[in-house]
Amino acid sequence: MAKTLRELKAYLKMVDLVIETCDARIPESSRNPELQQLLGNKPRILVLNKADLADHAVTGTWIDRYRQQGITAIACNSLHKTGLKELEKACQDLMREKTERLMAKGRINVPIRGMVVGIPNTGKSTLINGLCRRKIAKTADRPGVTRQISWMKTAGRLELLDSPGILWPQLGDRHTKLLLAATGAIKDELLPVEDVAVALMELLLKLVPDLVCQRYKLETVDLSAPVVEILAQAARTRGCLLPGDKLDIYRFATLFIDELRAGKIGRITLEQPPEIQ
Ligand SMILES: Nc1nc2c(ncn2[C@@H]2O[C@H](COP(=O)(O)OP(=O)(O)O)[C@@H](O)[C@H]2O)c(=O)[nH]1
Ligand SMILES: [Mg+2]
Repeated sequence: MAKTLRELKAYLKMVDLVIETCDARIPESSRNPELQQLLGNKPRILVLNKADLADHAVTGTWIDRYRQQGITAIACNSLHKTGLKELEKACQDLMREKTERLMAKGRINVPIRGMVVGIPNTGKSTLINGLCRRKIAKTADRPGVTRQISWMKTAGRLELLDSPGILWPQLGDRHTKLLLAATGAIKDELLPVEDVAVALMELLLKLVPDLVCQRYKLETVDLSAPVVEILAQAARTRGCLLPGDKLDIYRFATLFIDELRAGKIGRITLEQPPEIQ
């Protein structure tokens, strides 16, 4: 990690701006606090990626909040290439002064060099591929491996550098870890899948009870019962059973998390801005 940070620092000197990706479902929890220090005053755009999986209205509130903090934030769906034009334009706007200065000196085709940073699995490589309209950025990174630097060019004058996703050692409090696990940012081995499922069920019952009840047929269940019981009921309805009519909680927990990650329960923002809380 120290080596990766050193590498990032070196690359930072070569770019005009930084595009930081976070997961629109957990914007704050998916931003590496150590990265903020490293980036210093480098012009920056925050991409709330995977916006297709998050609640549209809540994403809007997050974006307003970031803009109030002076951070240009843009919602994108890199897989289906929405928001990418707006992102490209925001990069051009951020660099307008420098571009115009260089063009006044006679330079033509002034490129805008940017580095895409963010924690693993926030869609950095997918975003670059979407902007370049082809698959050039590898969608799996190996941190620490010295890679050949290659600038990936977009039609809109951007030249982008991919970077390995880096997490910070502590990963925040228990709740932050849960959110990172639920969205697939940290390895599944780090937290027991059953624990993640219980905590996730508790959170979803608070945030989107109707969606959960609908998907897992819990309409007749007493939602004030302990969460483990509700989870067990959902497992039963789903037919996650072991021989002897025992419940297979592990299988249900895995299925439940997979369905959340795939957006099958609905578009859900797991971390809400203070103004909504
Ligand atoms: N639904 C959805 N999935 C995305 C989006 N962007 C990336 N992904 C998926 O997220 C996973 C991680 O993407 P990748 O680009 O490798 O992330 P990286 O580790 O940050 O480079 C892949 O399975 C992508 O298909 C998006 O905007 N929406
Ligand atoms: Mg990648």
